[in-house]
Amino acid sequence: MSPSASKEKFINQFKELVDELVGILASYKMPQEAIDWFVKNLNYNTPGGKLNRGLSVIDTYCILKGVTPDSLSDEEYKKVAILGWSIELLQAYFLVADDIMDKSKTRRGQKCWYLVDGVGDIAINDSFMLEAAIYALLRKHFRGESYYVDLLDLFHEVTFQTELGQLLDLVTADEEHVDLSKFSLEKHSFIVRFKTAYYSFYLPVALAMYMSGVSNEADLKQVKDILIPLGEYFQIQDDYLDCFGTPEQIGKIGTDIKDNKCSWVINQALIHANEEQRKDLDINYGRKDDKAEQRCKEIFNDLKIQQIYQEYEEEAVGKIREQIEKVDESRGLKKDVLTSFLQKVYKRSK
Ligand code: GPP
Ligand code: MG
Ligand code: MG
Ligand code: MG
Repeated sequence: MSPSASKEKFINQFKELVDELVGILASYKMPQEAIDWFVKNLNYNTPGGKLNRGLSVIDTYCILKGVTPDSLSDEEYKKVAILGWSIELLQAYFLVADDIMDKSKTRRGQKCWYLVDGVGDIAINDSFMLEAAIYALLRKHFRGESYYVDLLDLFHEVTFQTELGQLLDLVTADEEHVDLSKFSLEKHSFIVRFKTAYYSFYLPVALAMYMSGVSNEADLKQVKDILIPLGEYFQIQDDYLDCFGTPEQIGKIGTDIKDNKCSWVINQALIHANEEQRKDLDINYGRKDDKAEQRCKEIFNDLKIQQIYQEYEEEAVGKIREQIEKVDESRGLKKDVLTSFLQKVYKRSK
C-alpha cells in the first residue's frame, strides 16, 4: 500500500469510529444538539494532522508480526487502527487544551478550536471529551483482551507524564516575570521528554507491542530507552520550527518567544550570547510585542542558531542510530520498528 493509500484507509476507519461514538451517545438518549456538537468537535480536532503517531501503531504492529498491512484481516486492521486513533484522540485532547494555554491562533492550517465562533470556553469540556472517547472505544473493542488493563495503565501513565511536562513547560514560562536565568538545557530536556516524547514516541510502539504480544519488560525498556531521546529530538525540531519555520509549512504560528517558553532555541542563544546580546534578550524575550519578538529573532540569526541546530541534528541522529544498532532482537523485537520511526522524523520541515 502506498503511504497515501494507507492514510486514506486509516481516515476511513475514523469515520466508522465517529459513528460508533454517536451510537454510545444515542444509547444515553443524548439530545441531538449535543451529538452534533460532539461530532463537530471530533472531526475538527482529530484527523487534520500528519497522523504519524496513529499510522505508526499500524506500521509497528506489522513489523513485529512480520506481515504487510495489506495482509491484515479487516477485523485485525480495525483493532490496531483503533489503537492508532486512540493516540490521535489523545493528541487532539492535548492540542485543544494546549492552544488555550499557549494562546495560539492557528493549528493544522485552521483556527484553533477555542477561537472558532461559538466555541470559546466550551473547548475546555470538548478537550475532556476527546480524551473520554479513547476509553469509550477501548472499552468497546478491547475489554475482553488479556492486555486490556495494560492498555489502560499505559494510557493513564503516559497522560500523567505529559501533564507533568506541560506543567513544567508552563511554570518555567512565567509571563509576569521574565527571568531567563531560570532556563537551562537540562530543564528543557526534562520538559520535552515529559510533554512530548512519552505520548508521541513510546506510546505508539508500546501499544503495538501489547497487541502483538511482544511486550515483556525487557523489550519495553529497550524501546523506551531509544524512543525517549528520539522524542526529545522531535520536540527540539518543533521548537526550532516554531521560530524558523513558516506558518504555511508548519500549519501554526509560532508563539514560543512571546510566551516566554524555555525552548531549545532560547537555551542555545543563552549559551552563545555575549553580554550585550544577553541584555537585549533579557529586554525583548517573553514580551507580547511584535517588535520585541523580531529583535529576538535577529539575535538568533546573529548567533547562527540555524547552523547550531544542524550540527545538533546530525549528532543526535548519529547517537540514536548507534543505540538502535545495539538492540537485542532475541525475544522478537525488531530494529526496524525504531529505524522506521527515525526515518519519519529525520530532517522534517513540518
Ligand atoms: C507540545 O508543546 C506539547 C503538547 C501538545 C502537550 C500538551 C499537554 C497537555 C497536558 C495539554 P507545544 O506547545 O510546543 O506544541 P505546539 O508547538 O504544537 O503548540
Ligand atoms: Mg505548549
Ligand atoms: Mg503550544
Ligand atoms: Mg511548539
